[in-house]
Amino acid sequence: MNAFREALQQRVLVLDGAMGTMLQERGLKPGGCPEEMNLNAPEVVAAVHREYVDVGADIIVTNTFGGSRVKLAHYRLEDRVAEINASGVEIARRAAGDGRFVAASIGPTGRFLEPVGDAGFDEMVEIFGEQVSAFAAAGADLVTLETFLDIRELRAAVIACREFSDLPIMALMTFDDGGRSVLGTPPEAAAVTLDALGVDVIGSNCGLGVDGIFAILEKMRSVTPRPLISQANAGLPTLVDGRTVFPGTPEEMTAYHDRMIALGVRVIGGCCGTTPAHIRAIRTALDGKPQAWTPPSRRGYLSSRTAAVPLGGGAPCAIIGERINPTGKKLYSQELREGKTAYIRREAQEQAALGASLLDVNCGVPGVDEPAALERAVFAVSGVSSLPLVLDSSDPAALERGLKAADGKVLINSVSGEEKSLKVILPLARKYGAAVIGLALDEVGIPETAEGRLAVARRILNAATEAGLPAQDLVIDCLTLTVSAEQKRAMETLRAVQAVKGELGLATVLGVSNISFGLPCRPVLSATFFAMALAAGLDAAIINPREEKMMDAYRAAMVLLGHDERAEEYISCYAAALAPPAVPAAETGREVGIRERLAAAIIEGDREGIVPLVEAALAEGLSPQAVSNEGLLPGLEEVGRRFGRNQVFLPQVMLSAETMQAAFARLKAEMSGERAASLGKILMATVEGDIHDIGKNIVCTLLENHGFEVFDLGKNVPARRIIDEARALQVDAVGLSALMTTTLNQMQTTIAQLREAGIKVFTMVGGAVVTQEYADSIGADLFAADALEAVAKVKALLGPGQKAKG
Ligand code: B12
Repeated sequence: MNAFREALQQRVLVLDGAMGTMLQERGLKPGGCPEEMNLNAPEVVAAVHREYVDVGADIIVTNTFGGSRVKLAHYRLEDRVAEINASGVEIARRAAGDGRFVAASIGPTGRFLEPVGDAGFDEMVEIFGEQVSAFAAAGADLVTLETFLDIRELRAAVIACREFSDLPIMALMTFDDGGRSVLGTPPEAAAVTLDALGVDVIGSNCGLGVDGIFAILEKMRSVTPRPLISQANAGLPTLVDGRTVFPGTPEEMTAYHDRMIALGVRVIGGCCGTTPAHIRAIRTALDGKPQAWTPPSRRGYLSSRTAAVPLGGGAPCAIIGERINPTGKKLYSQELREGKTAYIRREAQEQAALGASLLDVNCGVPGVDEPAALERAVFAVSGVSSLPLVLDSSDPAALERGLKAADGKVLINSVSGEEKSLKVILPLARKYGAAVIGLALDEVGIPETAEGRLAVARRILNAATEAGLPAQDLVIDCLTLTVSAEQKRAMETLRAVQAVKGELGLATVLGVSNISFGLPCRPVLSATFFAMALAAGLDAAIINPREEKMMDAYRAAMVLLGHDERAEEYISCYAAALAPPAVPAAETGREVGIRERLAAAIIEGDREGIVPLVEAALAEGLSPQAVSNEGLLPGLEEVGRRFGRNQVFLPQVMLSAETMQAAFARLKAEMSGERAASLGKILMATVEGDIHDIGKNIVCTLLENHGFEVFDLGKNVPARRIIDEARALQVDAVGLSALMTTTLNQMQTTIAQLREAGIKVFTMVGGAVVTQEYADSIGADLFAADALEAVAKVKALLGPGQKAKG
């Protein structure tokens, strides 16, 4: 194995610090070309390298960041690319000595790619290729692509590294404090794209301090198992007396080391403002720390410039919008012939709005230059939508043009089990970092049985593995055949979906609507088949998101399969319009008081926001009781009213209930200081069959805070258990809560059984449906309508000066 790749597995490598600022301090004139110093002041460059070697860096980065033809042209040095880059490697190699790695640096060209700028993709690959060829010839150990802002330019740079060398690659992007690159790419999308291109190390440099870079790397880790690299600035720059100063101390650079090692950061270095002192601190802090790391398992993703979308591996089924396809669409066919993109752009936006998560793009019309059309379509869709693309063509030349034009990791539609298809398409997917749909058919045709299709899928998998594609990047199309032609075929397709998933562990896709061809009322049949396929585990479906029945089936299935948590999507689609806003007053521009905000937070189920809000209310001087009675409880009552009117639904009520519990946990902490000596022992429970416990919990808290010893048995508690515990704990009183007419009778049962067992305790009852009359009718000693009344009444019975029941 390559020595650098092996070292990555064994330990965390220390990379060096800033170069540019060091050269400026050593004579580089403002406006001068740093890379030219490789030729006319090599000893100065070498001295900087040696300083980093002396403090323990494992990786020395060459002085070639701006060594591209484009950058060197600013200094009229464009003819000396090979020389400048080769000498950069040689200087670093000599300074590094044995046992250290020389990473040859490449930075962005500063030019923009088409369609935004005028640089072509192939041209960009060639520009970077010149540098890479020089690095390889001069004996670099790896290439590091740093400070990239445009993911597409970085794609070109990675492809150049692979085409012109077999050196390991580190690929780093720069993000701002909003968590995106200047051109809008979030860390997850960058990591998915770079991972698919097969780079060795992914990460971030510049732009942020160590805390910011760590947050970026955490996001990258959520989508890639690759080793990560951190190259933070020494804090965020400030201007002092007109000079840029990086305030981060050497020690601050090491603050995240433990978390970074756990995250799988395998290379740690520094960017702007870091000096040998910072690198020494990093080295010292790392030495002696355990550095073993096992990469997490890989999951399937696709990406665009601005988003990453999971595919397969248990993620919700991805909807692939099928409408950008000229089959049967006159208008689109016409536009393709005229080189226009209005239809494409409109359909991309509409399908995204209707719930598509990926967009299929097909430009195959007779008489149209398909490669040029697909490139145009990719640019058009990428300009208006953040959805990753599915490039749909049987022409490899068109696919390659589309792959070059794409910003992220696309899905190729498709390869088949035929030898000639596998030979052409899989290398394209590998080269351009794409996933691929594998059609379960081969030279002989579509196998009739699920077993036959599974066998083809297995062959495609083997070929993909050989071509270097991870299994997660292969999605098998088990092929939907029309049920009107042969009825058995529908179930055979579904069996194939299950077999491909179960036996090969691969993701699956179907073009769903084909099932109903030739029958009336097609949407009903298609939607039903879709729901069945989703239950069989389908991972992606090529459908028309405008087809309402299909989307209805999808949304319902997402709830039933547990992908739509709390049915939020479902509710927001079918019922959101019914619910009034949580704080109607907010819209009128009137200032909203803290009580209303508390109520609104409960209505909205704002679990994250409620505790700070409770604290704000307490800070405003509200007592814990006022927070509860004047803020939280009115909110929950409103939830109940909306629930009763079918304006909100059970998942939302549960969220409100959890928010209430979080608020109360905070209030409980507030009140605990008021605790006094025990006035008596009270057992509390919500009766069997009833899981409402918010009210009961409030009663418990207040009783505790008024000096009673409370034993809370929780909710849904059978009478038998209440009797046993009451006896064992020798309590003075038993309190029962019930919120439903259907569980009221459990109170009667429990009280009767307490009597039968001869346990002499006060009994008290409460809960929204309980009344004084009902309490009297079942022989309860005490009823209270709310917690405060409960405390007052209990105190009157059990408090100081009162004697227990006996
Ligand atoms: C929150 C809530 C839920 C939450 C409960 C979460 C939890 N951890 O408690 C969840 C979402 C889980 C839920 C589920 C259900 N709920 Co519900 N739920 C509510 C809701 C909106 C609020 C209840 C509440 O917490 N109120 C606030 C508290 C503080 O008030 P409280 O409980 O009355 O308590 C005070 C006093 O009564 C008294 N007190 C209470 N206990 C005791 C005990 C003693 C000893 C004393 C002295 C005093 C006392 O002091 C308390 C503090 O001041 C009510 C609607 C409403 N407005 O009541 C519906 C409601 C109670 N739920 C209802 C229903 C139907 C259900 C479900 C069956 C829904 C379903 N279809 O699945 C399930 C029930 C499952 C089950 N087996 O129990 C109905 C009951 C109707 C009926 N038949 O009586 C209601 C009335 C809604 C409605 N309008 O239809 N629900």
